[in-house]
Amino acid sequence: MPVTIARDAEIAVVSVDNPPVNALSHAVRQALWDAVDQLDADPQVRAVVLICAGRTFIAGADVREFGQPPQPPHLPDLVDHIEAAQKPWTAAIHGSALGGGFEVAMGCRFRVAVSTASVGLPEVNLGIVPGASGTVRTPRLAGVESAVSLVTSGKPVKAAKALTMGLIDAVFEGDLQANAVAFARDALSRDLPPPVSARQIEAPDETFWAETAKAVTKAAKGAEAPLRALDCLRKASESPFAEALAYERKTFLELRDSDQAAALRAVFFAERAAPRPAHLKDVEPRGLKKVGVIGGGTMGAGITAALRDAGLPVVLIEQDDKAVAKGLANLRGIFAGAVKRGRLSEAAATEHLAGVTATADYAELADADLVIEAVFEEIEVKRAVFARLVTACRPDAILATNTSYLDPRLIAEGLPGPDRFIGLHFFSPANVMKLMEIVPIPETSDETLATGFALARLLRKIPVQAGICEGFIGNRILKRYRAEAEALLRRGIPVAQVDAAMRAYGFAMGPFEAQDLGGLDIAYLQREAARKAGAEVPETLGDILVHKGRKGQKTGGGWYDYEDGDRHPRPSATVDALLADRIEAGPAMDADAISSHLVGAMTAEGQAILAEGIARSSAEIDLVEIHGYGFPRWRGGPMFAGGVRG
Ligand code: T1G
Ligand code: NAD
Repeated sequence: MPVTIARDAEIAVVSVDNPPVNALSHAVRQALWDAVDQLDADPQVRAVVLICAGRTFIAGADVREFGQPPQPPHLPDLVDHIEAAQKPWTAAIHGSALGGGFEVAMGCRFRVAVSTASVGLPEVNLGIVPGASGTVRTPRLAGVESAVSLVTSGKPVKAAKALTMGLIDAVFEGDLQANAVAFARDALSRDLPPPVSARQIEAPDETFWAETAKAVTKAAKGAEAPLRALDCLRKASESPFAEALAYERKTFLELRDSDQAAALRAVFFAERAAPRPAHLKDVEPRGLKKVGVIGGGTMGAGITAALRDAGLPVVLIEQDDKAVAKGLANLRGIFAGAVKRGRLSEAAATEHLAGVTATADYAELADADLVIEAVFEEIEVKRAVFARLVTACRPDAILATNTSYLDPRLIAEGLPGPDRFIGLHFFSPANVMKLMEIVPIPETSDETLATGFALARLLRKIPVQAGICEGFIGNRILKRYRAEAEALLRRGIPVAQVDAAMRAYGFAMGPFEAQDLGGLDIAYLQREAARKAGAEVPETLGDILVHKGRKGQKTGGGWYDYEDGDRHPRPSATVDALLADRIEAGPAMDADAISSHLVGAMTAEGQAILAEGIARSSAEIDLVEIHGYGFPRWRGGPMFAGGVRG
């Protein structure tokens, strides 16, 4: 029974229990519909509290039913039915009231919540607009401006903010059901507010819509749903309720069947499947109480910050006292940045720092359960570190490397107990980027592998298992992408035109701007190392720039020129002159041709990666690109965009 009814004197308590997130499946919709009828007919009942079991209030429509023909009662009708009930309903919210869940709550006469709850309309993240009056009721409840921010961003808001926005009526600490019942009882002695659908909207002027459309278009970066949602909100503020509702429904149905929605749904499910891979279903991961990080540079400090965000105590090892101090300074810089951006409170930053033991003494690692190495990308340096770890750590401690390009088998060669060795490849900045590639060597045990995935869950990251090859999944595709972008330059397509085409496709930056930001020297040094090791690595156009000291923004020039202290890229006559003799004029290409060429190359590399068994599925390659390299989410990733599924 997904819905049950209990009584607290004259108040009925309707409980939804449909794990895992109380989604509005057909059975739940029908049972709620019947509950309205049953309680309306019950003379003993004067008011109703709607509450949920488990970890959350109703988290929305059941996304798994999206591909099937909708069955009545339809959600918009259910919301109307609750609103039209003769007894006032109060939604009692814990966890998240999202999408259809919040729409049901708006059908209720009142909404109350615990302070940890959040409410929101995340439909645009699935490529759709709210489909059960979200764009029509929200502006009536909270005003147009708040509704625009909630609906077009898809970001939920916490209870306290929801209260100030007028989305909910009260916030409680303690027992939600008892408080909600008391609230509903108390409300019986006061005049009832009008139902949400009967409230008036104060329509904003033309300037508001013009400015908002500009801002939403910019933030959407090519995604269609936020703009269509804005359109619905405008309709809601200018038309009668029923007309606006019909418009929202029509838009919802159109978008539900769109390519963007299909892509975003695929990403949604891939993201949720990633942390719990089927092949490790029955494997118990190791518990993690203390973690060591070797190296306090860019990555080591970032990884330490990520571990502290998850509450894990960290031992941070550097080479000597001076380097320890530098590592700590890096860490402080990361926390200060997080405080500045409002991601972390001052108090939490202090506590995070207090949880780090920074030292040059490997003896501190004696009781670490896991150690992650993030020292210089040099095989001998790394091997020396692991040799020390073997004596410093427990014999069963899991040992991980964050190498980007080196072969983890070579790093682990000769290590006693190689079953506990693994690659855990984080992305910079490691406390922000969601992706984590997990790279087992042949000897890695399932327990070690499962612990890598468990760590990703703890850090709220998206883990993707990768096989061993140069660059694993992500950097291998990146290398191909950059090589193809250079190939376009050689055919006479200007740098700025390639970048503009990829921005138009939905990337925040094109391949050349991105290199200027990160520095051209990183990939250059890696190519040089390979050349020194005897590999045949042809000269790239990037090499030519680096030889002239053009390493990107940090040297005042790379693929573009930068004026002092300015991050704005300007096409460079110097670069044109430097590369002139490598360029053969070819036919012009428009933006679509450029992006389909470059994305096609990524898809092709992904197919090779799949064929070699380096990635386990095309959906996981898509996750790597979306979460590690800024591939536009609404395109679904290079594999989805290239028609490769599974
Ligand atoms: N439908 C079906 N399954 C869902 C689901 C949903 N809406 N949301 C989550 N799941 C599954 C998920 O696949 C996973 O399954 C499990 O629940 C736990 O999820 C008409 C059109 C609620 C904040 O977009 O944001 O309403 O892998 O790992 O971290 O306007 O889930 O265990 O088998 O994410 O505790 C709008 C999406 C729908 C909410 C909980 N709603 N969900 O986070 O758990 S559209 C959403 C979330 C809509 C109306 C429309 C989160 C969460 P499995 P999880 P979590
Ligand atoms: P970095 O130069 O910023 O930091 C390396 C740190 O390691 C330095 O602080 C150095 O003092 C320390 N170190 C060197 N030898 C040591 C030793 N024997 N014991 C203890 N500490 C030692 O480099 P980084 O960018 O943080 O990269 C570290 C690793 O992470 C490399 O393997 C790199 O390939 C990988 N990686 C880097 C990125 C990135 O974007 N920077 C992304 C993913 C992975």
